[in-house]
Amino acid sequence: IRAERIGSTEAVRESELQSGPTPLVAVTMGSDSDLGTLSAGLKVLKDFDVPFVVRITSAHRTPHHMMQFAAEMNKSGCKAIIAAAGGAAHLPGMVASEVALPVIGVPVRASVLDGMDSLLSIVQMPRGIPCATVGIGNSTNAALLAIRILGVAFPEYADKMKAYQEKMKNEVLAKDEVMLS
Ligand code: RP5
Repeated sequence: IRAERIGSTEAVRESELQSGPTPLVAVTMGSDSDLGTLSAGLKVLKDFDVPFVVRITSAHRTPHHMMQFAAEMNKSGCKAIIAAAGGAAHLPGMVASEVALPVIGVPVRASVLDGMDSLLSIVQMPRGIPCATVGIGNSTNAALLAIRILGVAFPEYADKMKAYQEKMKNEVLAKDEVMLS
């Protein structure tokens, strides 16, 4: 199952139906309104050629569906889960409670509290159920962290990560060169 086109609920539904390699990363969100926040991270997963699946599973609106999804991913061969939610953002933590996989939470800026509510909801987990948490809206780092996790077991992803970091370093050094000239 692989997400190929992202940008609307219809695209996500379509992606759920597409066959392909077994997903190594599962991406879930509380609402399709979180897709905009996730799009940068989904692009990173695509750029690194990671097989992934995208699902909408709300901790509050569809709690049974969320738990079913988490249990399914736990058995599926998936190696990491990215979960994005805003406001009372219980999705990443609840998914983490159901699986033994690493879960990475993305706080979405979804309310008048500008994402601080989401951040604290995700990061303040009780002892025993860890949930890695990236900065507010930073789905890029969530994807990069998931790829680093894959790199532990799959050298091709570790190699791609090294190349990515090398490229980034060279870009910064090139800009510094421009400053000097
Ligand atoms: C959360 O509530 C979702 O993750 C989303 O960030 C927020 C708002 O959802 P909608 O009302 O836009 O569907 O559950």
